[in-house]
Amino acid sequence: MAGWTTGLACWAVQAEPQAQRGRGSPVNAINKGIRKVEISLKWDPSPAGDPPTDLDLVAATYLASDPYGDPAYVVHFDSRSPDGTIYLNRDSQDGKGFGWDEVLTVELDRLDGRYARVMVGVAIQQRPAQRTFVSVINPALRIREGYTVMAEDDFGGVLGSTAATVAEFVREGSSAWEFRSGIHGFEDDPATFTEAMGKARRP
Ligand SMILES: [Ca+2]
Repeated sequence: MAGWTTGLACWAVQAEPQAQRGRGSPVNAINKGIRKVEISLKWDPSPAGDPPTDLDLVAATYLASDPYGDPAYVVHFDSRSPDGTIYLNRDSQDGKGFGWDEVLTVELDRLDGRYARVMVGVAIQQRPAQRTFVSVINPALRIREGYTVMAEDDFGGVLGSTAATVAEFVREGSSAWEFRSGIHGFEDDPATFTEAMGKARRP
């Protein structure tokens, strides 16, 4: 699919010195029965004198009637979900400070029955400097439910991407939510990323 790349494919052709990156969780691992999940992101600030590096966690929900179409709504740093089931606990514009810089919580078990799919992504702000993951210092992703870590990644497989989807949650009818991990890079203008997220991983 144009504009998208999977983490694993890029990883295989990576050159030094990034070769040590990319040791993430198994691609496309599946966990079932997920109820409440926390997605955490951190990165190091730009070197002194360089423009700040700003990564954003974003989530988009999709209706059961159109799971791969346009999002029903999108959650990011200045946009909350209407029912409060998806929210940013922490937000950063520069990666400064200790610990996780951005944290997104998704309460899947409280989501209305109309929703059948949630996509979570990470986008790199392109102002004032254009960036892909190769120029983000020490990015790290952790996805967990309670204290159980379900996925970790360092974006080493999508170094040329401006954004990436990092998690997919799906359910069919009244069945349990299923988590599908795997990093899928997006190489177009990240301003269009949230609209395009639904098309990622379309079977
Ligand atoms: Ca941010």
